[in-house]
Order: sequence, then structure tokens, then C-alpha cells
Amino acid sequence: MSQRRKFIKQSLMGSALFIPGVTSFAEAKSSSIIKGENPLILSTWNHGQPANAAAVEKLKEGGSIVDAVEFGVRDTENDLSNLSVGLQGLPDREGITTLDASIMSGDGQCGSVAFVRQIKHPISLARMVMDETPHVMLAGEGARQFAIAQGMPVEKEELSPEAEKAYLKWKETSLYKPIINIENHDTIGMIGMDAQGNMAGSCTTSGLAYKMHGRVGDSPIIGAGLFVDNEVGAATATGLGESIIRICGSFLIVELMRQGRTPQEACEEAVRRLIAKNKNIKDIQAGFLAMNKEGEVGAYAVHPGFNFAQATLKENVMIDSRSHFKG
Ligand code: SD4
Repeated sequence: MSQRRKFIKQSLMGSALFIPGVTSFAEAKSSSIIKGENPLILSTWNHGQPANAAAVEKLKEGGSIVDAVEFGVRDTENDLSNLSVGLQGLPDREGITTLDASIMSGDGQCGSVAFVRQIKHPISLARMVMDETPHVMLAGEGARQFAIAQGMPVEKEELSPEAEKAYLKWKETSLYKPIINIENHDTIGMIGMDAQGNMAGSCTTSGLAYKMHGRVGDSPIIGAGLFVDNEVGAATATGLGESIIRICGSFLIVELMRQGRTPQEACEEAVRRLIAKNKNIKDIQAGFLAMNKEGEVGAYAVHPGFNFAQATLKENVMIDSRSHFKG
């Protein structure tokens, strides 16, 4: 075990017991923004809660913050009930599920994969791109070949029963509107900080259902779906990827924080920018989640309904992004 890992492990062993309980929405609303609590893990949407629990567990085992954000979202990639992450996700128009993922640590290291097939844990593949190659991003067949070379199993290419049912229903009309259902998102973006203030983030998705074959969203694009800088903070995004890429959303938030905005102010400003640069905004949902190095938290989305999970060693709660609206 490296000295650094040993240090993290020791510092976590003395801390309070982590209870990954499920919090009701009412409780979540009354939970205030925490400040200065390390470690701190934030994740998008309801599945963020079990993912946060997995990330905290990883830290407790002595893992780094990069390990924590990788293993946290692997939990979501394994979740068969999630139709927007992992191989059980809804397919593209051709009936093929393709995955996007990225990972970044606060020292500027990053890796991502896009448009990848048959790999169960694209986040771990993104981590391998970061750790084992001179590149930042691998796509499509090249990413799959790299996974095979790294000894990752290649899964059978078949839709999950639920995804198949939904796809067959969609094919009855084959009507394609690139509109994200405002209340129903499932991509996971996770950002975290360890007890020493080191940050990392991860993001993984099967992207938009019934997208064009080859479409890549914001999640694997460093600066759009994810950005982390130890000197400032971290941000991640969820929602209609095209709208997020247009404003370089996560990078924008980190840069706004660098200029002195709080995470909440930065998320709200990014949403304003996104609204200004995208047409048909009533049909677009996009949301951002951010933390700064002081451990302040912010979140905001175009439409109501975006919630996130916030975990420390003491609690793991759901919070409605609108409950922190500053305006
Ligand atoms: C994408 N941002 O591929 C992803 C989709 C998403 O909740 O976040 N869904 O555009």
C-alpha cells in the first residue's frame, strides 16, 4: 500500500461510522448545504445514493478519491433497473447500446471512452485510458479493442429485457425527437473530495435513447460532462448532452468558481448561459452539480426535478437542486 493510501486509510479509520440510509424527500429538503466536510461525495439523481455509499466504502478501504469515484459509479453501471447507464441502457435507433464515460482527477489527469460497445464498465475503461495510455480519449471499436487488450470481458451484444421492450415499442412509430424527458434522467455524474482535499470526478451513461448510431454526448467530453481542478473545485452535468457541450458546461462552472463565484452561483450562471444558447428550451432538461475546494456545494437545472445525493462519513442524503436556488 502506498504511503498516501496508508495515510488516507488511517485518517478515515478514526472517523464516525458511515450509515448509507435512504432519506425521504422531506428530510432531504431540510438537510442544509454542508461546508468543509471531507470526504465529500456528490452524485446526480436517486441512484447517486447507493453510488455514494460505494464510493465512501472505497475510501474507507484505503482507496484514493479516483478509486472512489470509479467504484462509486460502477455500482450504477451494475444496476439493472437503470436504463440510462451501462449495458442495460436503452439502445440507439439501430437497437445497439453504446456507452460513454469519463474520469478526471484534480491534478489534470483524465481519461474517457465514447461510443463503446459490449463493455460492462466503461468507467473502468476510461480509467485505463487515463492510467495506461498516452491519450485522453478512445472511441468506438478502438476503445473496445483496448478493453480486450487490457483483459476486460466482452459481453454478449443483447438488450436487457426492459430495454428490448421499450425499443420495440419505440420502433412502432420510430419517431425521433431528441428530447430528454424532463423528470426521468439516469446518467450518473459523481464528484468527490478526500480528507486531504484531493478531488476527482466520474461520469457514465448510455446517452440519449434512440440517438443516431455514433452519437456522442457530453459525458465523455472533458469540460462538458465533467471537469475537476484541485485548485478550484469540480463540476459534472446531466441532461441533454448537446446543450451542455454547446456551453462547455462543467469547465465553465469551474472557471466561474475560479473567478470567485460560489458553486451555487456558478451552476445557476451556467444554466442561464445554456438557456441563452439553446433553442426549444422548454423541451430540454440539463442540470449541473458542483463543489469547491472549501467543500461548498451547488446544483441547478433548467427545469425543476433535478436532485442529487450528498455523502459525508456521517450521512448520505438526497437534496433537491431547487432548494438552494439563489436567483
Ligand atoms: C447524454 N448527458 O448523453 C447524457 C444523458 C443524460 O440523464 O444525462 N441523461 O447526453
